[in-house]
Amino acid sequence: MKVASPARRPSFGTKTLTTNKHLIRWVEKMAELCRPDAIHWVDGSQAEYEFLCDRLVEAGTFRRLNQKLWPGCFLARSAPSDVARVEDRTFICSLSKDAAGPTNNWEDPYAMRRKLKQLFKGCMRGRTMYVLPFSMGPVGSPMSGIGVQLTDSPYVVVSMRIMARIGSPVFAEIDKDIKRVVPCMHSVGMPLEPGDEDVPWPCNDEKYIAHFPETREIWSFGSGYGGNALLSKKCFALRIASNIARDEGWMAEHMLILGVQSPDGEKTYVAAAFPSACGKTNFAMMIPPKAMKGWKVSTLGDDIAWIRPDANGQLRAINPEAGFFGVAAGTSAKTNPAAMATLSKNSIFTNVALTPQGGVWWEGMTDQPPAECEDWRGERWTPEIGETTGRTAAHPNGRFTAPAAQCPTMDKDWESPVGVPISAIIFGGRRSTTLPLVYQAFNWSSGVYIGATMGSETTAAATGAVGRVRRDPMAMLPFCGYHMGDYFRHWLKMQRGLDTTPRIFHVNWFRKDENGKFLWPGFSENMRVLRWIVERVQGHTHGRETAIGWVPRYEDIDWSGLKFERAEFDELMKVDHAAWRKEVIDHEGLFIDLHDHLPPEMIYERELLICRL
Ligand code: TSX
Ligand code: MN
Repeated sequence: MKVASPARRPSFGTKTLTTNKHLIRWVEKMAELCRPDAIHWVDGSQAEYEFLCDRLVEAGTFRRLNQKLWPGCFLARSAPSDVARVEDRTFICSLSKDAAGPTNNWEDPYAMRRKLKQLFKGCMRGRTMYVLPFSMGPVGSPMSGIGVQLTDSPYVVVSMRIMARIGSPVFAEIDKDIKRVVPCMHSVGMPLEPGDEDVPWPCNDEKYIAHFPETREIWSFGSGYGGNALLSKKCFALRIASNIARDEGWMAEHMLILGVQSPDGEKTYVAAAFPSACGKTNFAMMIPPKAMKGWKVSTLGDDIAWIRPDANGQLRAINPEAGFFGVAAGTSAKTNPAAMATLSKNSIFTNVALTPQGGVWWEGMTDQPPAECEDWRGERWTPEIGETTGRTAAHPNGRFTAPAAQCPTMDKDWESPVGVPISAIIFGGRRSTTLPLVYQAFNWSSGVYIGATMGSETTAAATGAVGRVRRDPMAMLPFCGYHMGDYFRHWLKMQRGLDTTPRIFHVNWFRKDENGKFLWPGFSENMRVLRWIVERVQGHTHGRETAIGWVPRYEDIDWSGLKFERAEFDELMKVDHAAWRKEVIDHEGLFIDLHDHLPPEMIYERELLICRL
């Protein structure tokens, strides 16, 4: 391999950090394919991180923020075309199309390999290829998984240093040769010819996010953005891991994990799945109302849970990640003070606004917008310009990348190698009608039905008609790496190895009255719902039976410090049989799509629900 020009000679990364022959051979083979100017073995050190951030500032990818206001923070602006996951370019390349199911894009693995070989040929010319080892979960934990990402994006390397455990300790783990390593190939797809000037955010109009479930490989081309490029997250920890989990008898879920501590010190852990735009990160970091003395919530994760039965038949969960890659818009000291504390230092912001003081801003961060700023594209923005052009200062999908260790609500056991016991699973959705604030499934199988049929109303005009219910089973529709019908079967099967199954609940913070006003104050007040849930789990409180499940009575909820009338509660909790009959008909749509793989239990549960209605 040629060494980078003297001016850019890397002071890091020249040493091969592994003795693993397979890994070294694979790196050599991939370098031969991609033709990078240099290979950098990522050690994960602070010095290396700072070196790479300096290079990113020089390249114009990063702006260093005002270090007094935002110590250790940077702002990145992506190309305007590279701002989100590309679902229509995301492929599951299983041997049979049937195995991927109708909810995934499928491509023949041989055809996809041919295509990718072409695309990756010479794609890293003029760039450095980083060899980035990562551990999903604490290094050395029996519940963790290991990958190595080869990437030509230093933005990816520094982002993944926040989002995962990376570098030398992971190479050491690989050298023990205990665990299979998931190879992840990534290129922004913009090679540089000699004399070419680089752009701040290289990417390619042609994008491929390809998963090979049988060989457990990931290939991503053309994008530098989040879920397309940080292959540890959605690609590995969900799409590939869901395949591994199905084969090995565990679960890779799109769930937050939190702990609830009662005033007597009893601790209950719950995992919760919500579709996008339901405030999952806010819920994961919730601060209980002051009036609920002694109740505490602690955070373990805000996005992904790896859950497996232990030797005693108890489900235990880890958060495979080490950071938060959260939507910035709407995050404020009011909606999520813990997130604001977390992102106040050592964080990377992408596609948010830059203030004249060298700080960042996004819609909803403060009541008053700044008088003037640079928007996410770098153009001048004022509230008046925003009003007349309809442009927001931050991109609606602008993100913060922040270390979980900085979150003030982190649970003391968030990095426990054996995870935490999960006593409840919560499904949720954004529904303005029909779904009550909370209800509990009768049993595991009816709970799986609730998860399988959950849905959310669309909020962004870009994603279709606003206010239409989109089914998103277990919030896994874009992330399940195989047939959704088989996924439901796997959920049902999980019950068998368990001594006690977690209790399953559904919540809806977003029900509205006939005037379109939210019936429930949400945010901190959700603690009242969480208290009922954990008390149900611990057998300390009542449930009233309804057609859809058990619900709290007015007197079962802790109302201390909140004025909320019985009549309001009745409206919020109403199970309207006429509306539910329509709801059940809508469930059939998804089931028809999945029919040839749908477990019969789902049909039975639907029949039972119809009978109760
Ligand atoms: O995150 C939210 N949560 C969960 C918090 C732990 N949001 C924000 C939605 C974002 C993506 C919510 N929005 C929640 C909620 O529980 N509830 C609502 C709806 C709502 C919004 C505003 C008010 C009440 C409800 N009230 C006032 O603004 C005064
Ligand atoms: Mn997510």
